[in-house]
Amino acid sequence: MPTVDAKPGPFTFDTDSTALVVIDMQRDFLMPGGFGESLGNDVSQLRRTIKPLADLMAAWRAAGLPIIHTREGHLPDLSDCPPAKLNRGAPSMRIGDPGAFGRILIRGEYGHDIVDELQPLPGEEVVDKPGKGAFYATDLSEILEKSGITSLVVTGVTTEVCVHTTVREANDRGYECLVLADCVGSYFPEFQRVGLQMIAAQGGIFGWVAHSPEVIAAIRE
Ligand code: TIU
Repeated sequence: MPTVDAKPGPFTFDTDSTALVVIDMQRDFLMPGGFGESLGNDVSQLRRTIKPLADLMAAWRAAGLPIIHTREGHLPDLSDCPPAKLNRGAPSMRIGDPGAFGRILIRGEYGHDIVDELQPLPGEEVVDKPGKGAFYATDLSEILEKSGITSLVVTGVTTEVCVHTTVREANDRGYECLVLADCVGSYFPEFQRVGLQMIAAQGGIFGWVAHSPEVIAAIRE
């Protein structure tokens, strides 16, 4: 079984029961004019994850292992977007408003979809989620159980929001999670650093942290 040098200690995983999860690598978070920028964020902070993630996805596919993509977004009538979400953050544009890439974070719009470099292949699962966590109000649990998946290699954006929420949800459900520092991104360098420390602290309180080249090497062996 592949073993990766990680914090707080080595992470060993069975390739028969491990999926790569790619969280919310959507145009609305990564491109100027999208939701991320409407919240006042510098989207360039997230774009450094694209290249290492593309390399990891290529190696993961070459090894014949499963990839699950997620997208955060809502129905066109916003019936799945509670006021507590819609009204938060004082964005210059709200969820559902017209943006540079269609209505912001609305399913079916160009901006809601995944960036060109990381597009899912036919047959890969794409989980549409209305919340920050990938388990809330989705069929992710069923997808994982059906495939016998017990470990997750977690990537995507943003580190302290949707990645953290998903990893916490997963850990509570019994999944072992390895988060890849170079393949997750935050708009805030401080949150990136501390967000990763929070996962691995206290003996790995809800996961492990490593870097993608080590995972690529481990699955090629
Ligand atoms: N704003 C922010 O950091 N993140 C989100 O709104 N969603 C995700 O993290 N995907």
